[in-house]
Amino acid sequence: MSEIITNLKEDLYNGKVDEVAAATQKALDEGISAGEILNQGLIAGMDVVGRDFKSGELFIPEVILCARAMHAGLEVLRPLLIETGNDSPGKVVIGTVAGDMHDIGKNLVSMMLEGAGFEIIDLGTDVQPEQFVEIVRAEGADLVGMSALLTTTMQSMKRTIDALSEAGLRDRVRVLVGGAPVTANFAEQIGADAYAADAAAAVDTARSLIEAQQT
Ligand code: B1M
Repeated sequence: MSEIITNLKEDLYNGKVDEVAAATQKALDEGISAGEILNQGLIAGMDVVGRDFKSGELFIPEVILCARAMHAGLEVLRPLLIETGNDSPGKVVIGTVAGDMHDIGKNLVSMMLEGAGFEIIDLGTDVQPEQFVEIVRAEGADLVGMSALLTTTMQSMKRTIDALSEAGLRDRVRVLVGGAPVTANFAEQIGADAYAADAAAAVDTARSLIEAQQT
């Protein structure tokens, strides 16, 4: 692994916001691809943070700084991740479900979908089922994307799908779910249309769901 990527991961781990932004830019300037910086640098760095958070070596204030540093790196990559054509494959309402504040993965999925030309309405974090329903209805969305990072908030996905059904919208909108504790099996159990393991898979899955809906 290149020295820049190693330094980037270290800066991320140490929650150095400006340094991560600068290292991300430097890596791009030196010809390292956005995908490599994202996967080998930012995401791999955050995996180490997650491991040490779990073992009690890092605490919430430190992890918040790491998350800010990750955001700073993602913002530098944003223009490259969202380079796009003009034809929108569809309109996506996306959010992190009720009770859950984790937004890094959701933001990444959002950016990659935007990059694939989708029109994105990002509702942020801790999105209540009724908010999803209201915006899906108002915007005539083609797809709802839900992210959950906590085992305790996964059930908010089911509550949201139930709310869409109760509002008579479920037949009109496809539902895609993801996030670290979510599985394909869980997606099926709660009545989602699909699960995607990462942001790249989310783009492919969103495309095929909408194409299937339109044919
Ligand atoms: Co939290 N946290 N956290 N945390 N946090 C986890 C998730 C945890 C696994 C850490 C651990 O113990 N190892 C653990 C959950 C345990 C569990 O439920 N099984 C945990 C916990 C316990 C908590 C708190 C409860 C801690 C506490 O207060 N005691 C608390 C909860 C707050 C709340 O939400 N109500 C909490 C708080 C926080 C911070 C605020 C400090 C911070 C979040 C900051 C932010 O997001 N702005 C934070 C962080 C950063 C993490 C870890 C370290 C990193 C998450 C992350 O951003 N990963 C995380 C540990 C880990 O995951 N290894 C952890 C990078 C990101 C790119 O990956 O989000 O998985 P990810 O997204 C991926 C895929 O999952 C997928 O694509 C993305 C890109 O490839 N994906 C989708 C995601 N959404 C998708 C949607 C799709 C498709 C794919 O379709 C729509």
